[in-house]
Amino acid sequence: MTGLRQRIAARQPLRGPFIAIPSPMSVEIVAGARPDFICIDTEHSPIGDALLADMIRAADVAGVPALVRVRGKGAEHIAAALDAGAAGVVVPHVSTEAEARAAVHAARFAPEGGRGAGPGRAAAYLRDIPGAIARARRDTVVALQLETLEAVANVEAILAVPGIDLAFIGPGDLAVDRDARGEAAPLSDLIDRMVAAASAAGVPAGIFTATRDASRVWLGRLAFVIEGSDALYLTRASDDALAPLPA
Ligand code: 3PY
Repeated sequence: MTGLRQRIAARQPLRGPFIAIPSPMSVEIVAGARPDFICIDTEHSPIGDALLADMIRAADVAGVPALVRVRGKGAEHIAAALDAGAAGVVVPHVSTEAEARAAVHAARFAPEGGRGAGPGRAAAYLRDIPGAIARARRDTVVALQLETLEAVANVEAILAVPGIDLAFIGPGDLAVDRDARGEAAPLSDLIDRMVAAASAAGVPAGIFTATRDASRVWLGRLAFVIEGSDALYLTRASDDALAPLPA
């Protein structure tokens, strides 16, 4: 079967949520709806390494690829997620070419990078290190999240770095940065600039959306959206379920 990385490269329309609730049960429930992938969010949720491995296990049982948004740009976060068996990483707040190079280096084995060759769960607990390395070279998704004005300014240089599978745009953080710095350009112009740069660089682009309608619009333009999260689903469903009963 064609894997997630190959589907991203082929620009097949892909849609999946963040998983923010720190539990394998949440992964099981959401995976049952058959998203194209899930993205476990360790940047903004209290998900430690041991729990992360259990959540990836739950995704594996369901046959749904699990990306991990790592909690920071550090190589140790990227290695921990990949060694736990993640299909790939979404690296937040990449704003410079040097940060892009460092993220790719951490996520890829030589010769493209310098990832350490002792993957635990990903290598069947050291029983199949050569196989794990071959699979990782073929299948590991490296997505960089572009979500600052600095990233917009540097987008061409960032996306010229070899080994990037996906330029993932974070409109929420970008809006915060834009407002904080008094940037005059509308958010949509900043996003358009990144989309155009990704297209020129031949790098697939994706974006975060909060609603189905937004995903429908964006999937007419890009081939990858992370839409909402399990926490958002539960919030909406709770508000709906517990709304006052009609008289
Ligand atoms: C953003 O929109 O900035 C995000 O990080 C989505 O979670």
